[in-house]
Amino acid sequence: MAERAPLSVAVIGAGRMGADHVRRIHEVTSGARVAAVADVDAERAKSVAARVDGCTAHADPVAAMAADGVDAVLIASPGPAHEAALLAAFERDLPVLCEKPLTPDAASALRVLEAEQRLGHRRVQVGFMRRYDPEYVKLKGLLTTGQLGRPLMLHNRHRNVTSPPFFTSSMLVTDSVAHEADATRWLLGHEITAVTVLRPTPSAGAPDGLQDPQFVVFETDGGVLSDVEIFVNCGFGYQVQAELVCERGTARVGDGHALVTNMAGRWGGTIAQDWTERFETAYDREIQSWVDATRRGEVTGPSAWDGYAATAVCEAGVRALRDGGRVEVELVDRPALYA
Ligand code: ISE
Repeated sequence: MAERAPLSVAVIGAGRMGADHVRRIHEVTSGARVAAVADVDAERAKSVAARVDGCTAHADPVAAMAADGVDAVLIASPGPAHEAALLAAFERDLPVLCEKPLTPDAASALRVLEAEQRLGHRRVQVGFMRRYDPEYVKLKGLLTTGQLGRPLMLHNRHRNVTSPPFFTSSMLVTDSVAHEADATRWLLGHEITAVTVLRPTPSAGAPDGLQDPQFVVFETDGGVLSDVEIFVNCGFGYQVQAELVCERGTARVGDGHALVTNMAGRWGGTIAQDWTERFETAYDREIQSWVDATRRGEVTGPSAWDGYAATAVCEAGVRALRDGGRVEVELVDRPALYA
């Protein structure tokens, strides 16, 4: 019997994540190939495309989507470019994996939701990779068994070694805490209803003027408090941890205890230095699951609704950071397509 043709993917954005996804699809994922790469920087597109035989390079995302044989799109360009790329993919009715954030603000995310609803079927999976991390999956599995009882609190820590030079105080929320907004909604199955952001004295290790760290508190419609320490210039490593506190016990992930050494009078291990290392398995599983579902003609994983909800939470978070106090999250009613 003839083997099914691999999924031919156009990768939009050849920066850090885009280039990593090109490598992943080429070397790790089965049933897919990179057919085209686009980047506003044409030279960068060329150099990434050159790593894959037969892959074409483009400066225009639409040209990449229209390239010969393309039947799916992976968007890894900066957030402000996502809306146009998503709408272009919808025009061709192509399945899309869109890196987070879906779009930078709730109004544009709503336009994407409306456009997908006009198609009449789901086309988008949003790149919230924590949902594919084996530890997070175990945590959710345990919670679902009911053994721990009702969840009361979720404590999250999210630390980066350093922030990129363009990082602003709001981006700690929109770029980083966006993951905890999604993880909180997904783990608990609740919507986030309000956000408060507290501001400790910034670290001397943070660039001048950057409010780093921040302490964010989410309230959910199921009565849970989920807090996030976000510290993007901690200096020592990339750490993402989550501890659920429930009525009959607690459960925690992200301690990085996979390898503990005893040597020269000390015990310990190493700390990952960035998210491509810490979440490598999660990314591999996420992309494989997207490819498999797409080849079956299905759309699974975090939806455009999840992307919109996380963006709306972050928008409230940015207002809470700016104005202080507690800011309520405003969500439209969930459309039937995302029920
Ligand atoms: C980055 O954009 C990511 O998405 C990483 O997962 C996150 O940990 C980091 O803080 C963000 O800047």
